[in-house]
Amino acid sequence: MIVFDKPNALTDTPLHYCPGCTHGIIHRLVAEAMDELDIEGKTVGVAPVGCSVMAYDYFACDMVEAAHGRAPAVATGLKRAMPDNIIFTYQGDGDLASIGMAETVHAATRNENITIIFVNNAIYGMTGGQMAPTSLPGQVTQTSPYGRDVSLCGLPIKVSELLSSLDAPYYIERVAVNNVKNIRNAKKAILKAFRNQVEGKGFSLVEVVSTCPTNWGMTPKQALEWVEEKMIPYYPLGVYKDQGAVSKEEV
Ligand SMILES: Cc1ncc(C[n+]2csc(CCOP(=O)(O)OP(=O)(O)O)c2C)c(N)n1
Ligand code: SF4
Repeated sequence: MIVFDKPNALTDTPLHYCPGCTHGIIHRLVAEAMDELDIEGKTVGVAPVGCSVMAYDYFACDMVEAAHGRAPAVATGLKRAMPDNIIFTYQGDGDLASIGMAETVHAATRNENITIIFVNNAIYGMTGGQMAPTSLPGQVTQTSPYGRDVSLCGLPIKVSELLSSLDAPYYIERVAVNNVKNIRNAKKAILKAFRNQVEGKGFSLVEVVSTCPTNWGMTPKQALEWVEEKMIPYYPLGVYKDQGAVSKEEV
C-alpha cells in the first residue's frame, strides 16, 4: 500500500538542490497545491534566475523562463493574454527583492491576479553566497566577510511588510519550512495563494523563509536551527494582508 507518493505536478527529474536545502520542500508544496486544485493542465509557472532556475524541469505544468527579476512582468503578460490559465512565479530573494523589486511592487499595486512564491534564504545561493537585500544585520556572506554592516548596506528589506503597506494586493503571508508545523502552515498558505487566483481575487504572495546550508556554511541541521533562532525573529511569520478575511466588526 502506498502511503506517501510524489505529487503528480512534479516530474520524475531528480532535484539538483544541495543536501538540507528547503527549495525541494517548497517545490513539493507548490505541486501538492496544483494537484489538490486540479489545475496542473492549465497552469503556467515562471522560473527565476537563481538556484531554482531549473524549476522548469521539476514542475509538470507548462513553464517559462524569465530574465533575472522579471518574473512578475512575464507573469502579468501571460495572465493578461490567457486569463483562464493559472500563472505563478517562483523566485528567490535576490531575484525578487533586488533586481526584480520594481516588477514586484508594480505587479502588487496593480493587484495582478497572479501567485508569487517568494523564497527568502537571506543570500544569493546560485552565484556563491553574496549578500542579498534580505541578509541579516551582521550576517557573514562572500561580500560581507565581516558581517552585514547596516551603516554601509542598510537594513534588510522585509518584503511582506513592505508590500502589505500597499492598498491593492489581495493576500500576503510569510511562512517557514524549518519544521513540520511550519511546513503544514506553509502548505495552507500556498494552497490559498493558488485558490485566490482560481477565484479571481488578485495578487497573492507567499514569502517562504528557507535555508541555504551551503552558503551559510552550516550543516542542514544547523541551518534549520538558524532559521528558528535568527531568521524567524527578524522575519515574523503570519498573514500580513488578507482582503478576504472577515473583520471583527463584520462577525
Ligand atoms: C541581469 C543579471 N544580473 C545578475 C545575474 C547573476 N545572478 C544569477 S542568480 C543571482 C542571485 C540569485 O539569488 P536568489 O534569487 O536569492 O536565489 P537563490 O539562488 O538563493 O535561490 C544573481 C545575482 C544574472 N543572472 N543576471
Ligand atoms: S546553494 Fe543554497 S539555495 Fe542553492 S541549492 Fe544549495 S543550499 Fe539551496
